[in-house]
Amino acid sequence: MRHFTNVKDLGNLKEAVKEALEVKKNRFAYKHLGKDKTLLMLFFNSSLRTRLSTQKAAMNLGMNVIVLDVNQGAWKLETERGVVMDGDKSEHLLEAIPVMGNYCDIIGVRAFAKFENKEDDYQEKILSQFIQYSGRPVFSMEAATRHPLQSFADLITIEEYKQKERPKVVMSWAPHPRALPQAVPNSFAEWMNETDYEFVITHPEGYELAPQFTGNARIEYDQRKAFEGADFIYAKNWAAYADPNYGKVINTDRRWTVDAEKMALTNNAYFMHCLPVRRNMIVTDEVIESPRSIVIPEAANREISAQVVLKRILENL
Ligand code: AN0
Ligand code: CP
Repeated sequence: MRHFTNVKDLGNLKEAVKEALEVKKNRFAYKHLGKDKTLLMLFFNSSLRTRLSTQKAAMNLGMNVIVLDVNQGAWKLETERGVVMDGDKSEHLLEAIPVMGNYCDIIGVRAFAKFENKEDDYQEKILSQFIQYSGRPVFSMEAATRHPLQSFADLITIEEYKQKERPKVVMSWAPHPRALPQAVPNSFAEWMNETDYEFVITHPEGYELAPQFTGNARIEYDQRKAFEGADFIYAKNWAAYADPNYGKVINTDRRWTVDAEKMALTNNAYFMHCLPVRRNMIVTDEVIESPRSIVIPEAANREISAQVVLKRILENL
């Protein structure tokens, strides 16, 4: 594997999960692969899990790691070609990217949707420039439209916890005060559509995701109906995708918060969320603290998904 930006880059998912479970059992067995190799992790946006789990995964593989928070200490970067740079941006991405490429062997990039222009976001303008100009393998640590390391960890987690071959997995929108990207739900839908699970998406009207990600998934506007018989509830907020509300919060209805009463409609479902989560907006204290909440092992699997991705890139260097 050279770049990792979406589910297709991983090839056969069953094999990828198998590899993940092997890595998880013996995470220091591949230490030779990363010797004298440097990972550069670039953050245009905040992170707790991605930063720590990816760094840990790289260390498990014997790599050196450099982390740069682009907005803290680096020059302010211009990302638009053709602008007269007479404002507050001191450097252009078109120089910064190849320069950074010289200092490392692999680059991880986190660059969220800006919600200024839907086309720019959905064309992955930042991530694709790294692929084009860095000369290095690039992987997404959550880009404008997808968060594949998260979805891979989610898949590993479901495979570990599922009690039947074809579980019913329900992704539910839940309220949040600020506009959040569609990357996590887009990506989760894209990955679920590659499995043979029963996959249902529930959200209020106006929160329809881009059809290229939801594919043939069942969309159920009645959250309670969607929850019936579910084996996994995957909660997430996202801002509207459809025009004219792209990137906007159009609903904060707390009747959509995942609570114990709704969980009681499920088949004793496990509760999942990628974190960070706002308690008593997305999910009640009671549900996230219940024995059926698997948000912590889900986050722990981020180390494993990152390690499989880095391992495969290193094997192909
Ligand atoms: C981000 C999002 O919703 O995409 C990161 C989640 C992994 N969440 C927030 O910005 C709160
Ligand atoms: N789930 C996730 O990616 O968390 P961070 O934003 O903290 O990295």
